[in-house]
Amino acid sequence: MALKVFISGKFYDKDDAKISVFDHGLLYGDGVFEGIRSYAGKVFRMRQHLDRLWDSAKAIWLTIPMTKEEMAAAIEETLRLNGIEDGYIRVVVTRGAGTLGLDPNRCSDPRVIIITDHISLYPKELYEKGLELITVSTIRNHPAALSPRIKSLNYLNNILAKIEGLQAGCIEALMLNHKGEVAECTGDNIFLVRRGDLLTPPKEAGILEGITREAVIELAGESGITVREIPLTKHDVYIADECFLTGTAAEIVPVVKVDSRPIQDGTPGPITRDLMARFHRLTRNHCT
Ligand code: PXG
Repeated sequence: MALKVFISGKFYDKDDAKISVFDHGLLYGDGVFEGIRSYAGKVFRMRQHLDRLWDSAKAIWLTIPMTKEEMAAAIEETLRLNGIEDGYIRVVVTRGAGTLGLDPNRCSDPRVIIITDHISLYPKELYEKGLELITVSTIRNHPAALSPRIKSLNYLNNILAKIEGLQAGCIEALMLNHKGEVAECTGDNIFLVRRGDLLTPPKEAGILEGITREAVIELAGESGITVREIPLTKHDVYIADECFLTGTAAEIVPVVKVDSRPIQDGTPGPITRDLMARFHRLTRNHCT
């Protein structure tokens, strides 16, 4: 059975799921998106993802032509139609088809696209051995130019960083902000452990406020671990006791080397491993 894709109220077979070449989502990256997971048929943190989608849309003056309740129902229906229990959901809202030229007022009809598929996970080995990062020269977008808090369809900033990382043999890349502080990776937030505390850059560092990041902060709080959202430098990363990344696709993945420097003994640390186990329970036990 062909995968069904939701486009603005109707379901289409994958090969027939098409939008206009005049859509400003394509022409200018004018739109917003979300990447969401479902575990055992239940969408993880649906409300938070929808809130972030609506915030992103508001930031770019885009009105999503449905309510959050309707969107939640459409997501559930897309999962159900495709028989996907453990999967990945991509929600995209574009400005819609318009004329050539930037003016969004010439686009009348924002498109809402929901794609679900089975998730392609990072290799299991990465979670046991940890991954290696490299700091790339592409800095995160200046927040006054295009706020990294907006999950927009214009991901070139992250893609350029990703290419730099891949060329250096790293599947994730560490991005600094315009002040030289640690911001985040291309599709993941970063955490450090230092003397038992959890450290992560604050939203003012110019990051996407990850939903996995938020869940990890909550889990750490429940374990009595102090979480400090403070500006961090590369130096803080190099001297960290532990380091890990968080994201919808990656969940929690240990980092064992940054810029060729091993983090401590170069193996995933105990707090990282404990949080990984607790995150696994949180997602697989259906309590969102
Ligand atoms: N920073 C950036 C720049 C991201 O794009 C995260 C952090 C982590 O946020 P969440 O809310 O996922 O914990 C992201 C999320 C994809 C894909 O298809 C990318 C993300 C999420 C899901 C899928 O590349 N990025």
